[in-house]
Amino acid sequence: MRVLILGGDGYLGWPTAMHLSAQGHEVAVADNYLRRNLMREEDVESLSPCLNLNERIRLWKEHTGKEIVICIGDLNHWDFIARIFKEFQPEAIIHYAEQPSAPYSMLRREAATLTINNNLGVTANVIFAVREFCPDAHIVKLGTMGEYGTPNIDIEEGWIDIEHKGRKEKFLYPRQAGSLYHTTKIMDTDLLWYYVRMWDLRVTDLMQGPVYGIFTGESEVDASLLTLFSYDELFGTVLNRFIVQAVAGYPLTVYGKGGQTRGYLNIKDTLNCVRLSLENPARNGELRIFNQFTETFSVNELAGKVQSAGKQLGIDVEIKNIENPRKELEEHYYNPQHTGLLDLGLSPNLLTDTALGQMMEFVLRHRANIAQHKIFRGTKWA
Ligand code: USQ
Repeated sequence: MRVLILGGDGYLGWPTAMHLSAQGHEVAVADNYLRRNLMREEDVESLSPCLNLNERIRLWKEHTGKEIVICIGDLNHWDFIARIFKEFQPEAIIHYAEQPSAPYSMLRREAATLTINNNLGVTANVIFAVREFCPDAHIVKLGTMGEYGTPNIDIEEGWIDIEHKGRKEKFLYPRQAGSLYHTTKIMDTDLLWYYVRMWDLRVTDLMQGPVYGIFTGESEVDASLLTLFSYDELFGTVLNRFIVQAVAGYPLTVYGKGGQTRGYLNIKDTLNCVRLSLENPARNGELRIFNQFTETFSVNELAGKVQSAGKQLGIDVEIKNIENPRKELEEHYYNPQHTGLLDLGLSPNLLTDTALGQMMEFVLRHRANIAQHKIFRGTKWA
């Protein structure tokens, strides 16, 4: 299959490119290095060095003999995206090309408008490009579990049947996000749903929880093929951050009471879920939604797991409940359904002591790169 990966330089984009290329798909990646540029502007780095896309693609070819097509440019620019679609004629598009950080979107007005303009602008351009150049292509869009928020009822997989005054209808499950970033993802879903209804597009929207990890099967060929690993407050997800904090001797930053519960998954399963979605595409006129995570944990549970993994390696890990810079429920009901991807054959990589230990050993190898003052910044929600 010809697969176009938008945001192919990112934490998930690059491992997805290698994974699909290894599976024999014809892969093209597009990126404008937005994430790297924002990281540079905000003075934060990946824990392990990360080669640019051209260099990684060259290395991938040396090791596997497989080509990945590269397109550097801004997908918000119609001429750029139109040229890629016209030349590559994708059969599937994986859309990761978004400003991915909730705290970044809450930093200041400019960061908020960048998030809105980039995320919605690229989604709109993808929709128009599919309509014009490849109307039968399958769009696989990375959404987020954060679209649902933390309602006091079970979270269904994208849709809910509502009975009102004796009549029934199926609606998108109510969405109420906890950050501006997450709100742009809701708007993406609405845009896609509108054009699925108007133009019979085929779309899979993946409601993904926070991802952790660094290793994917393909990166084992050469450590220089590893993806970014952020541990700063803006771009690092909580478990990756906690592991770095543990190694650095920095008390784990549990926000507030630490009862915030989310659905987590190993980066390996992000790749598996995306591949399964590609192999089993949505139908024309269908907006298919999967809740993409494998296990739920509270922040306190994650901190406890990191503390015991540290003990195994002789590291004494301190946990500290600090004032929550975010505005979110710190104790709440959380029961999201997630059977769609399991039904397609997902076999989860769970958060075992071995998985935690491997991550900790990776961080120990790079501990000299940890800049403690970049770990916490206290970006406030309100
Ligand atoms: N948290 C802490 N301490 C920290 C960092 C985070 O207690 O040092 C808490 C947060 O307050 C939150 C939870 O841990 O309750 C998860 O935070 P996170 O930073 O790992 O995740 P989040 O900001 O929600 O965003 C991440 C990704 C985003 C993705 C989302 C999935 O950056 O791209 O969409 O996870 S979800 O959270 O399900 O919406």
